[in-house]
Amino acid sequence: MPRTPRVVVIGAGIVGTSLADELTARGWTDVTVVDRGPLFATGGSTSHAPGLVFQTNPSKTMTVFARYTVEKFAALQHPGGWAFNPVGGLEVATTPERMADLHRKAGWAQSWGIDGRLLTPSECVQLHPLVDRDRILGGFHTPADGLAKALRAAEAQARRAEARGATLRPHTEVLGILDDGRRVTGIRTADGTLDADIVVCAAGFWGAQLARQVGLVLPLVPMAHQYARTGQIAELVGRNTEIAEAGLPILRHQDQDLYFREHGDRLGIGSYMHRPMPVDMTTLLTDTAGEAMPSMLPFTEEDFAPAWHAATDLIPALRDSKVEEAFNGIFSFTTDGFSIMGEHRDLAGFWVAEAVWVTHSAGVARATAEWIIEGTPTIDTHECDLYRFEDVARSPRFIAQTSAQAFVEVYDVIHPHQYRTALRGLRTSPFYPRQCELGASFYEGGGWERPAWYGANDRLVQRLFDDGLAVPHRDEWAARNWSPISIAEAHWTRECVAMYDMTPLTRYEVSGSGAAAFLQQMTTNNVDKSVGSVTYTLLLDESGGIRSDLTVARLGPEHFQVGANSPMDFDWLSRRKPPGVVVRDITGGTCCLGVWGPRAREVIAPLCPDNLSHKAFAYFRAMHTHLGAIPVVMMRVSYVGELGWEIYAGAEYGAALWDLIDEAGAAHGIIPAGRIAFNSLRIEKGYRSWGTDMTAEHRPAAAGLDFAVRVDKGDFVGRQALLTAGSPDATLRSIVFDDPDAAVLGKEPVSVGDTCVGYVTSAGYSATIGRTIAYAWLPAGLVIGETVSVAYRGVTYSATVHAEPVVDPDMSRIKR
Ligand code: FAD
Ligand code: THG
Repeated sequence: MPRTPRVVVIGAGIVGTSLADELTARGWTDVTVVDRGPLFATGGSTSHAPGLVFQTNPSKTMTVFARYTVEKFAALQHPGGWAFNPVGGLEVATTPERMADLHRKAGWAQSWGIDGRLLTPSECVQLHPLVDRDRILGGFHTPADGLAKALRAAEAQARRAEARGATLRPHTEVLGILDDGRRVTGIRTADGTLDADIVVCAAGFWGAQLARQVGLVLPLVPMAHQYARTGQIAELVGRNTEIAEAGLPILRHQDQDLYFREHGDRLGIGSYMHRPMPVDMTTLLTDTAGEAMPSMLPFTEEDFAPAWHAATDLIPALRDSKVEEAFNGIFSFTTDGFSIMGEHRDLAGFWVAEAVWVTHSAGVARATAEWIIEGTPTIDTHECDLYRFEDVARSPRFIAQTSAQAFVEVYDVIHPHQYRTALRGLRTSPFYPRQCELGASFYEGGGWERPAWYGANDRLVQRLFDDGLAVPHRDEWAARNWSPISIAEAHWTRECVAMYDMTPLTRYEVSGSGAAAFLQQMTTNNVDKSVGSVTYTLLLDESGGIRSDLTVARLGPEHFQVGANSPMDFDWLSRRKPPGVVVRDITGGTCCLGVWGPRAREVIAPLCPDNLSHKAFAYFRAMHTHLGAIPVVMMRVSYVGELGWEIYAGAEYGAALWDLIDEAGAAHGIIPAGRIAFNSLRIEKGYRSWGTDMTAEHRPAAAGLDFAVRVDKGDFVGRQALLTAGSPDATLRSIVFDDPDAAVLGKEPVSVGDTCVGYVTSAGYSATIGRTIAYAWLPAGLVIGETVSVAYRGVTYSATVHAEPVVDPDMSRIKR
């Protein structure tokens, strides 16, 4: 057999051991797992994780990670007994808001294929008799959830890897990572060096320290979290055998930041109720040098007092008991709650699998193994990508503050359009002072302040009524972080003209000798067109999954401006570019204003020395020109589907550009419009948003984007996979809700009859047709006109599969 690459995995916790298993199962048997501690109670977080596995998560990816963990652990063999005990999961609600949120959670479960059911208080108590029936309004039960015995699962997986040839090296602390300036070559330990082609950092909350040695920032913060075991509880005596340990479902009481499990005739109680307790890693190791468990800090009783009180409220049987053993355990929190996975861009062969719960461990390990061996994971991992973070999100201050907030909010009901309040105002476009004057309501994305709507447009809502247009009634949840002003703004864009701040749209300059050939190789459409062309195109991975969708504007023979989606696009292109090509992020330092609507030409043409007629400046063309005295690049592109341009300028011209267009537009009724209007217009027009509507999990045909693929143009990344791909099982479709007041926010399950067949991705109220339109992944072949139903927080809405695009299918609004 040919030698497989030498892999060193740092960390024998649940992640490292699971990874060793996944790698060796794929034939990569030259794997060494090193750990500073003994096996398998190494002293890391896994050593004392109580192992509750609740699979349902707003993220499909995280849910699939968890489902795989459950399946895998359930099948593991360990001499000590079970590695997974499927006692089921129960979440109870004590407030109406939580109850409504459990409906939403039931929706996620259905969307992602987890069996679950909403229960009445009595049904909850039947399942979990310790719960005080009078305290709860209901619950959500997921029978396949349960308890993982993390140490047994780690050992079983490690031993299986060992049987296939892997080596386990306890008491081996990694002191340094070795490299030849380009790739990793091994690790340094107290006993000497160990050669390696690949090093995976699965070092748990120590990972950030290790990664820093090789110039990587892992935005994770080790935080203490309190876990207590009670003394004997009379009601539990005799219920559980010593082997099973537990029979009642694992229990979450999220209104009080608590969770519970049985330990025989005792209860374990976990609390997130306390203040965030970040751990100072610079002193942790010296402070705990003598401890077998450096991840356990002394219990701080005063922090637990309110938790105990709340726990006895829900579970009266606790009143006769007390805390017997307790500790503050450490594990990693990240700024956005997701794990961190991927390969170092500047040090090939150095991988990380960090900030992973036991719950997601096997799923993360499998995806990491696929990624290392096959080049791409089989499921979409963009939410966990090492390179998803904007620069600002890697600052120590940002990491500390947002992780602390993530801790505080860990069990909160989080609205999908709820945004960070800490560290706002970090990135503002040059239009920001104007937007503030106009009463913009800002939300945050990528560190940018973005207007959601403008208070100044309030008067237009009255005009909607005057024009006899309906303004839908939204329930309190759907109306949160939303305003009917957005409908007026969208309507006005289609009727008249509006200006949109597009500054946060990620853009790169790709230039240098070979730039054209490089972009041609990286993307699906033909971008090797005349100077002045703009092309809508896709980035695919090797398996044909959609990594991103881009606009590529050719501004010179070897000079392109690329409109992209996220820092991951920069990473993807930077890794693959040949030496002569430069990829530069020009988002900061430039600005962009989208001016769109039937009157856009009337506003802009008088300001421009060049001819802006439909013939002279055609759709999907770009031009260097001037507006007034301001040098600009204009692109005739419109994500909202109207006549008009994206206008780019240096940031220093931004204020002048805004004023120029605002003043010139006044006579034509121009308004500023916000992101909610923008989103609803792009949905009307059939345009997809990468990361929400489609991801690397989908190929172009499934996402309705085949028109942007030219398989006959020559080779490009992902082409081979497309040639051999079968037809998709599911396709992205537009559905239109029947009830004008119906609103959904994303991720809701979609059914035909009684069967869940798919899920919503994004949605927006269409001012043009007076209904909400949503995208949904649905079985291929559902015919136009088919009725589907969508479950939204306890309500069922009916909707109809619609032809695409819903608005302006013949492009007459744009091409004029
Ligand atoms: P670890 O288990 O910490 O393993 C990392 C390993 O790396 C350690 O063994 C360490 O010794 C080793 N290492 C570090 N640095 C070096 C070095 N330089 N050289 C060599 N070796 C090194 N998760 C759930 O899913 N459900 C729960 O109910 C749950 N409850 C929890 C309750 C508590 C109190 C705590 C603390 C955590 C809980 N977690 C839970 C989280 C879960 O325990 C962790 O997320 C998970 O165990 C992390 O696994 P890991 O393999 O990444 O890290
Ligand atoms: N503007 C620019 N770049 C971008 C976006 C943008 N890059 C990222 C993201 N948004 C890309 N998404 C789209 C989606 C659709 C269109 C443009 C960008 C679009 N599609 C035409 C259509 O489908 O009819 C393409 C027609 C054609 O191929 O000729 O306009 O907003 N700069």
